[in-house]
Amino acid sequence: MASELNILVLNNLADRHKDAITAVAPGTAVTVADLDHAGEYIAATDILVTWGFMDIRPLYLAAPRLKWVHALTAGVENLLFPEIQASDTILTNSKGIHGIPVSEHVLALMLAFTRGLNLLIPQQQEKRWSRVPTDEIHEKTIGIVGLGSIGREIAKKAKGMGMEVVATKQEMTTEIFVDKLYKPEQLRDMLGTADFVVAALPLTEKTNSLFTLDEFQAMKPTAYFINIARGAIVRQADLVMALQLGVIKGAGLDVFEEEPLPADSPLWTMNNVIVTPHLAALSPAYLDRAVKLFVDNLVRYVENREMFNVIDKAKGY
Ligand code: OXD
Repeated sequence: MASELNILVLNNLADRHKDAITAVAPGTAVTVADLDHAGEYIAATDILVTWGFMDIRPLYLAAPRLKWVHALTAGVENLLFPEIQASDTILTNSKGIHGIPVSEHVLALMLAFTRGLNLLIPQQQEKRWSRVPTDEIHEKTIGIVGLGSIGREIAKKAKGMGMEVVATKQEMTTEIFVDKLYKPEQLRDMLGTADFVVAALPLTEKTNSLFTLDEFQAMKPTAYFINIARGAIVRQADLVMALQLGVIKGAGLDVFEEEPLPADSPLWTMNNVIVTPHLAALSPAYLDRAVKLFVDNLVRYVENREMFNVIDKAKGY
């Protein structure tokens, strides 16, 4: 008997993941393929599970049965091509599973800078015993730009570390771990109060190039900028200039305008910059969490109930 629901996943899955998916409904079949071989299965596919950075447009155009595209990432910027925008294909993402690893990554970056690890690790490689300035994050102010599920988890951990927490947010909700909320249009006011500014926003038309030299100039010269969101939120040449001129003290960057970060980028060799290769969300728990979220949504899809994390294609998140 032909399967009733064909799910094509563009990532390796463990048997336990496949079992959890096929257990949702009788007649559900899961195929795992890489992007290069997915074309063989796409004509029969009803649901495509992909990564938000993959170029699935050619597959999409060859998928007459496709009803739903699910991103294993939070970011869906490569999935918002015109044909999907104009269609009624459901697009969902994995928002909500990133809070724990990303907030730990942000803490690691803040602590690395305050404890001087950015200077000490290169010294160790030279076997040089030399003290560097050290500081604490206790009672410092963290300014979180974008208070979604990741921003909230960062706020909670920062509060637990004795920090003052301020944040920008569209709606003025009650936030137990945030001392002061600012509207997005008050961003520069907030920037001036923070010792660490953390970008935790989705990339949309509105947030594209949100951080320019003006925003860095609104920050304290002693402040650090941390980006775990998307590189395009920042005008990178302005950030480089701000770091070179001492407009801000340093930056912890997990995302870049171009990834991998090109070898000739000055960011690689600045001692006030920590570069990580877009891995803030990754940990051994990632795929288990992502598949659980997908399975919960698949149950809703099969039962024709309202689904989680449906992307508003016009807003882009
Ligand atoms: C994501 C990411 O979008 O990790 O999920 O960057």
